[in-house]
Amino acid sequence: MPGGVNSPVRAFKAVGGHPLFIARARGAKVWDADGNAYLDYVLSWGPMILGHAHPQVIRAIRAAASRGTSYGAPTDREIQLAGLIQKAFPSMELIRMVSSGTEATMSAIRLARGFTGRDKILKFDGCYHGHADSLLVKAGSGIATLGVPDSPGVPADLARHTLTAPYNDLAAVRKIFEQFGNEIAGLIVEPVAANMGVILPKDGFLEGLREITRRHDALLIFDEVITGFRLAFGGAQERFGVIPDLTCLGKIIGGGLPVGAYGGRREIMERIAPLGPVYQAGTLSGNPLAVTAGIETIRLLTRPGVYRKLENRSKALATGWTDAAKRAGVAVRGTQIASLMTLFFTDRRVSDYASAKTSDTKAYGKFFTGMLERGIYLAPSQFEAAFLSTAHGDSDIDKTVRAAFNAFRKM
Ligand code: KE4
Repeated sequence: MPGGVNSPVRAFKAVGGHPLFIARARGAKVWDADGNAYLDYVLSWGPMILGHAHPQVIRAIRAAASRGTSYGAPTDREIQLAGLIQKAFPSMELIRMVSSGTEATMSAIRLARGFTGRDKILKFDGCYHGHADSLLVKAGSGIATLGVPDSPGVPADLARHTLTAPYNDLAAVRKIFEQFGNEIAGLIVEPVAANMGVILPKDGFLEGLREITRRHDALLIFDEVITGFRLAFGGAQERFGVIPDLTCLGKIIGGGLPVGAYGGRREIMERIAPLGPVYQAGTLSGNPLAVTAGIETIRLLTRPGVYRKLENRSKALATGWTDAAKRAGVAVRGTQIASLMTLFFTDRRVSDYASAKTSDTKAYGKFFTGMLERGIYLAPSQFEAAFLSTAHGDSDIDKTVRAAFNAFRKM
């Protein structure tokens, strides 16, 4: 396997050393192949919001597996999951399930192009929407980590249809729409950026994108693969009150098994085959096991107080480790919203990719290693997010803040 991994960011290239091979996981913890336990803030990059191996989710998957693993035919459970998603995201009037976030965003931009008859899309520097060709332009996440501005293998002829602007820069978006307005099929954005580290939208940014896209008849596409069911039950569109034309989901809606989804206004989604001419398909789309895990996960997220508790613990961690850095004399900028957070090793305010890149990635590597030695497993890259789960308790937060202070002091 290239680099010994099945996804680049897992290779620890940005932080040095060898990646952990994980043997098992439960609750807020993972155990590596040597039996060492770690408090996990990667949580499979977001899906495990209930912690690992939640008993109710595992029980449901076991029962589903005994009825077979894949039929390649519609099932009532897919309708159940679609109904749960729609309850959380009313803007998703019709929903199509796929098997990854990449498939969701790739299909959403094809649909935007098919619906509008236009070719261009606009994305933001440092935002990552999966690895579909059109979206691997100035991407975040692993690309930011690997310092590869644009991936080889993406034809220039295709990349030129992808326009980019700095995140949080409405003036730049306005200018691009003035120049290319009637050629732009859609604008895709992470409503809270989490692939250049976690960066919040400035006040009015999302509302501005809604207004500009509407004015130019371009579709507004929210990539809520990370923020969906994490920022709130109804994701960023519930939290910020800005409603996109299309939404892409993934991660949490599969409860740790492969599920992605895209959906939105009926008149747009009705263009998708077999109803309409825009083609998209998938052997394992709506897989019964994966859909079962998603249903159990979302049902458990409807319990009262889940998001408030998650937010309170996340705030405690974010303030705790930022204070610890100050006490130890290490310059960091902490961001946090709901159960998403990042420590940027810079003294600059971070509001876009350019400012995120002022972070000292070597310092982040030292912090990462210091935390790993103290039994805390963070994302092996400055340009990712730390995630919390409902399985992380107050004592876990205290332990993490203490470990951070000692790691900072050592630095
Ligand atoms: P997947 O194809 O990896 O399921 O989803 C792609 C994707 C789409 N949109 C957003 C906002 C995403 O964050 C992602 C995937 N996130 C990365 C890390 N931030 C997944 C980890 C990895 O690539 O190994």
